[in-house]
Amino acid sequence: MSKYDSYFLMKAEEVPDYVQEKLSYFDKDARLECKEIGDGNLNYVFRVKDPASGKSIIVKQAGEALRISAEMHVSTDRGRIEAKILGIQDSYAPGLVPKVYLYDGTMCAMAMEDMTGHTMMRTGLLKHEIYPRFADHVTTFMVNSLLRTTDVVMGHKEKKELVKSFINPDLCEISEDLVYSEPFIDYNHRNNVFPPNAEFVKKELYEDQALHLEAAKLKFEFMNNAQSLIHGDLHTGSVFINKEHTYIFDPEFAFYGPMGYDIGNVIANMFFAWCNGDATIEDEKEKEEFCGWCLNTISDIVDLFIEKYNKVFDEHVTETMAKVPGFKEWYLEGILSDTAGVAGLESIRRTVGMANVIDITTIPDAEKRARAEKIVITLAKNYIMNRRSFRCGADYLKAVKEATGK
Ligand code: SR1
Ligand code: MG
Repeated sequence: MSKYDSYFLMKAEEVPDYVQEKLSYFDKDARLECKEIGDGNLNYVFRVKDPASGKSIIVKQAGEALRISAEMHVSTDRGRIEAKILGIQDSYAPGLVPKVYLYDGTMCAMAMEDMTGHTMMRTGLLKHEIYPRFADHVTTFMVNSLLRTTDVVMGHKEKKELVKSFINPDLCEISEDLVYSEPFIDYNHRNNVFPPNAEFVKKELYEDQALHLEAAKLKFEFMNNAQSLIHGDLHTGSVFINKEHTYIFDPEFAFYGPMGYDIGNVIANMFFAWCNGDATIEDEKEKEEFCGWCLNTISDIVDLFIEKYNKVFDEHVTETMAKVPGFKEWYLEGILSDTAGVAGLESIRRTVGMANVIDITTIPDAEKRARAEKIVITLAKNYIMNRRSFRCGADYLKAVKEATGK
């Protein structure tokens, strides 16, 4: 009998004992310290450390209610999904995800590698840090984890087993509501609209029927296109990074969905970093350097994705009909169109929706913040409405130029 035979939400002081009981990671008599370090919307994240040896480990536990809202309850099965997908991603994109040491379905807790020497990317971006290798790393991660879990590459029966195992209705519902519905029709009244932009949001988002139709089409693409095993929440808070290396983590929203969802999320979140730099960096040279890097990263992500997609497709395609000339290009067109559409939806929901991003909300000057939000919304609408014409990195740079006037 162990106190961990039935679920309870652990406090920081209880986690060292839990780790010692479940794993042989630390010395038996180590004097462990533990701190809750989570700043996400859903779970509790503990760092357990042995100051004597310097070793540390992360324990992540899913609570039944969400941290962002006590009223929202989602299945704790998300922990199983996360532990399982991290193993799959590690096999396709080795070194780019943290190692999982334990998943405990009773306590809904996972122990994993502590990504020491890395910073949460959104935190680093808010300090206007540049990460020169990010576009290369994230596209390697995406092309490998996404394309290789599709019917193009993976055996169809194996893929269907994965589709089953990654059915994630509660977390998908959060995205369906927060990304695809509420920013346009605020039926749950959970949006956070910046008051100076209330009229703008009403006209540009709530009253634009043509936009609603495109959002609806994209919502059905999200719900019905079981294309590949996607991360499902690939924003800059799901990345731990330094100048040389990148870890992608926190894939609890994973399911079989359209791969453009992941690519579009990265693009939108890189633009939030641009907005923060543009509004808050005083030194012109520093601003040019940081903001220029943000935009080049967006462009590189699209172009490198295409380059690596072509290579991985040719090397790994197994499906007979996917080898038919023209199929590879047709399939890519769909991915790129979804990418632009989702970049738009993620941009909008993080600006006016329930889960805003601090890149925007911490811009201290109200006028500058209002301007940044208007730029994001204008650009996002272009991405959504004209998504089929976003075919390469330069198309994104052109759209940014039009929206910002820079
Ligand atoms: C209710 S959870 C709000 C958001 O946090 C997560 O990171 C997802 O992006 C979700 O939409
Ligand atoms: Mg998260």
